[in-house]
Amino acid sequence: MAHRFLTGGESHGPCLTLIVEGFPSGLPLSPDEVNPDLARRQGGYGRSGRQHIERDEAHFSGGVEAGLTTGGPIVMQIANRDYANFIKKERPRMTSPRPGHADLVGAVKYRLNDMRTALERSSARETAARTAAGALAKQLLSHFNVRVGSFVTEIGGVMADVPDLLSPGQLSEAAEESPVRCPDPQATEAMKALIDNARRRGDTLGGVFVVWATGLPVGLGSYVHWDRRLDGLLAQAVMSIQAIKGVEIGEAFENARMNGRDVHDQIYTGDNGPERHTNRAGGLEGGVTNGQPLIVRAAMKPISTTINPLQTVDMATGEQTTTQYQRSDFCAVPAAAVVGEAMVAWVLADALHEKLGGDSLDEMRERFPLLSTVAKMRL
Ligand code: EPS
Repeated sequence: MAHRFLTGGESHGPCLTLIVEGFPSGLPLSPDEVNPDLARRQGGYGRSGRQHIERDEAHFSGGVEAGLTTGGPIVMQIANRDYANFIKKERPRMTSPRPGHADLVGAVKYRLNDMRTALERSSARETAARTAAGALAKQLLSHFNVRVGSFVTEIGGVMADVPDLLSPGQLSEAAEESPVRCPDPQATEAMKALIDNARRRGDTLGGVFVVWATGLPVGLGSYVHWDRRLDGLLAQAVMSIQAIKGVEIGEAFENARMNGRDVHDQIYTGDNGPERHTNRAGGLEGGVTNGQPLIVRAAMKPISTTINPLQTVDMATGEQTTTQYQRSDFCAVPAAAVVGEAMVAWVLADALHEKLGGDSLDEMRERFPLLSTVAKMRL
């Protein structure tokens, strides 16, 4: 592992803090590299009123000097504007857990008297800091022509028609125009209608998104040890995003229903070396990048805070009751896709740095020409 990051802070505390360690020196870095992704994460049809309060912006307080990383830990804060409103109000203790949220397990685990304490740290507000970490990773990857993007393919069972995952960049361009970050305009309308309907019914919706990366050199990751395989590292990173409950590489689940001869991406001679005409493996073979676009798909469960209540138990009285509504998003799949990009970019930048070594961007650049995006060799 070349890099580490740590986030701190609560959903309604003064700010979120991010500390990134292990980045090379000499990387140009300013809030301009981070703020656009923070804004993308705040968007998406179906978000809560909280996004009208927050205006997420990165403030660096360490590790950057005159616009360049120093090699020291990069320290960043993102202010919570809602903090000012939050501290003004007295709040009753929260004793009835929302099924699906961390309220109950958090209170039991840490012996909390008020489940709000668990809520504050388990909240997906933390993903603003992860998005910032991912923006730093993307900035590093950009110096090696690696691009990372995402798009939404499903919300509440409405599936987008996504024709060709071999050119994911174009799909993402189309997705940036869609309020649900979906490249299919017809599906976009159907998804919006479904979200409106969920809002009216006091319910929430989940969905599926794709994160892709292009320009990856062959040979990142490892087939040698379980904990160095890139498929495993990507799955862990993406699965760790709040409300993500499934991750697949390439067409994994569909492949499981097909014959091997129809699944594997056959290899053909080409002008620049071996070529593939399909990418069902999603850019990894043996846990190692093979030069094809990386395709990671993730499933997000519906958000567990619903206006229309669910059955629960008041842990103060032991009585049957129903959940109390806390302000929340109706659908956050478009935002989760941006967070997915961040986590994938993080893992890839780490793998690239591990492969190249070096403490400065210049050292990494000197070594980069040894790598190739085409899996060619002569035995
Ligand atoms: C969240 C609950 C809501 C979301 C929040 C995640 O916050 P609040 O309780 O303040 O309305 O808006 O997400 C964000 C604030 C964000 O920036 O993404 C939760 O419980 O996970």
